[in-house]
This record gives sequence, C-alpha cells and structure tokens, in this order.
Amino acid sequence: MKFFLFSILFLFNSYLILAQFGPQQIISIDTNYAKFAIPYDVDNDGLIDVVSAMFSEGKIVWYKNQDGAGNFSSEIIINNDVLAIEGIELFDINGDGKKDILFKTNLNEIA
Ligand SMILES: [Ca+2]
Ligand SMILES: [Ca+2]
Repeated sequence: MKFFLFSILFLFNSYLILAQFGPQQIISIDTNYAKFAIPYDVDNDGLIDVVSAMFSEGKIVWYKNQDGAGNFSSEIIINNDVLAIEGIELFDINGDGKKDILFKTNLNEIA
C-alpha cells in the first residue's frame, strides 16, 4: 500500500516537473516604460490578447494575438492621452458583457 501511494505521489510530482513554461516570448520592444500587461481577449476571437499601458508615453494599447503560438501584432492604440498612468483594470462596468478599461493616473484622474 505504501508503495502504491508513493507511486502516485511520484507520478504526480513527475507531472509537475514536466509542466514547465517555455522560453520567454517578446511581444514588443518598442515601448517606453511599459507599466502593465493584462491578458484579455479584446477582439473575442478565442485567443488571449495583451492590453498594456505606457507610463511616460501616456498610451493604453493592445497587442492582438495572431495565432496562439506567441505571435502578436504591433501595438494598437486604445488611448494616447493618458499621462502618468498608475493603475489599470479591465472590468465590465456597463454590463454589456465586454470588459471596459478603468485607469488611474498620478494626476488625480480616474477614467
Ligand atoms: Ca483575441
Ligand atoms: Ca462593458
């Protein structure tokens, strides 16, 4: 019985060892102080995209997941008038089933 239990634990631990992440995949190097990267399926195509905000550039952008294999589009600007962003959340504020963007700046703005 002890051997059986040990075998199960060993197999479970072996599974955890095999469940490792792959190498880092760069989505963009064309950012200036990217502060956030939030996974979300922006275009509802079943592939998780990335929403990001750049502190010093004052931009909120998203990168379209092209194929689910780590290939993303160049940035697609959502808003480029957001200086000094300090916090961002995606949340369905109006209840239409699509997440909205809620952000805060260090200029005492919430939008
Ligand atoms: Ca998508
Ligand atoms: Ca919404």
